Amino acid sequence: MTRLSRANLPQAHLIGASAPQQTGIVHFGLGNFHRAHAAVNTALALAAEPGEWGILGIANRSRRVTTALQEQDFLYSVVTLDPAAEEVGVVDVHRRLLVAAEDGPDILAAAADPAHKIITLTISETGYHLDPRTGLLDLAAADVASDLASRAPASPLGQLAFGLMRRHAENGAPISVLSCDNLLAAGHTTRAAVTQFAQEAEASEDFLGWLGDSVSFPNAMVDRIVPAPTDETSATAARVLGVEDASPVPAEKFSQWVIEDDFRAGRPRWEAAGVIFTDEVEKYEQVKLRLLNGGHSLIAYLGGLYRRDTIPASRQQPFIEDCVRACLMQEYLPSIDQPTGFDADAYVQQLFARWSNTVLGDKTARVGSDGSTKLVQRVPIPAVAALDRGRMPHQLALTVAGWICCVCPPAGFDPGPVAAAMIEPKADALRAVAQGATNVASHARAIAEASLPDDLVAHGAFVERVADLAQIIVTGGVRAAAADALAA
Ligand code: CS2
Repeated sequence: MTRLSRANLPQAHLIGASAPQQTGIVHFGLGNFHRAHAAVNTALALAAEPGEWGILGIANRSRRVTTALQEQDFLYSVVTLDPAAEEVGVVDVHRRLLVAAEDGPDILAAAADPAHKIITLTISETGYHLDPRTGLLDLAAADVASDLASRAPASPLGQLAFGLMRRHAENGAPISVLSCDNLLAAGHTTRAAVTQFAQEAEASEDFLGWLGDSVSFPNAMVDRIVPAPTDETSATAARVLGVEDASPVPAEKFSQWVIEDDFRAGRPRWEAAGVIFTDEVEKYEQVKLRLLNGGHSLIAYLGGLYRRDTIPASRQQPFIEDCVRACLMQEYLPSIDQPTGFDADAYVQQLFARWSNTVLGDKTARVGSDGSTKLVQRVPIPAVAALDRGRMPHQLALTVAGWICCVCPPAGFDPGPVAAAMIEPKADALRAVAQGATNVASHARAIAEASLPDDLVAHGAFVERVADLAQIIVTGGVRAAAADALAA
């Protein structure tokens, strides 16, 4: 079958408009989420208002996606998988592609180029290298240490910090850095990480002043469930488009982006794509990070231990649904400062519908991966809030216990194949902290204490509840632990 290219671009399937040659946006993290979210919104915005908003995309490590896209003139399809309808649209907004691990000099030059007005990031929670216990930059993280030592950064965060330093030195043109990751106070958090990185790199006071005045870091909440592509994604794209796409992205229909309108050098007319600009972004972040992402984590760890391969298959287990509902309504919701007009019942109902999407087939292992960095964005603040009110958040403790049993199981416990497929970048470090443990409870305690922020660990009763639930998972199974958490 012919390969997708500009010569055979199926115009009827184009999403929004094609970008111009000029790139106004530099994007770090060319993963599936960016390609189905910010890229789509930018194409739609360009259809409403043309502008120089082509995207220079940077993949983290591998040339797999960049090569596939270059071979098809930067085009790719988004396969929207909704139980009611299937749609395939082609995105045409990327104009140049680089790889962080290999193209450092070009990336620093791109960050400094005054034609670039926005730097967007989807580098995942792990890409910010935040210490889960303090929230500060983890100077011991290998990428951070080596970027600082070499001053030739090969990781996105280092390239962002050094790139801004170069911009300041060369022209000082204002710019905005927009984090599109699932972080608490994403803009503030990114600013703090970049500032700390620059200070560690001995940036001048002059630079730090410029960073404060001329670089904005708008807060933002992003939402669209985007699983990993499968052979079926490619087959669907080929069937609908009549050409072969080597790098399609599957996604649910739902998409939301809420941004603080604080841009120093202009922005695409994203509101034309349905993006919400508001001063209440942090409230939307809380809603999304706790209800969707927090609920997702609990589904993934219970579902993983119950050997359910997909999110819909996990969520359909009545005991899992009961735990998740209790977690959302009794433990997450009371901690949320809700946006004006927010309808919590409708939101939760919609979440369960999104999690039930069997045609999307989102994998349990995808959501369960990277738990060490994801959970700290989701669990601690609501847990501490409940504990401070004198209430034990049993489902939040179960989330942590489930994570430990999936990704760093106690000796002699086999969590099964779904849990084994979860990727945990800190697995070695977790095993090391639990090395001296003599039983399940001390194993779980050691990991919880090393992985959660100090203010939560200070609530010893929470850590004990995590240890206790891990013990029940190991001896009685995940259903027994769920029953215990629900009965408490
Ligand atoms: C998921 C998210 O990976 C996870 O833990 O909760 O990737 C989720 O699918 C997205 O944030 C949806 O917007």
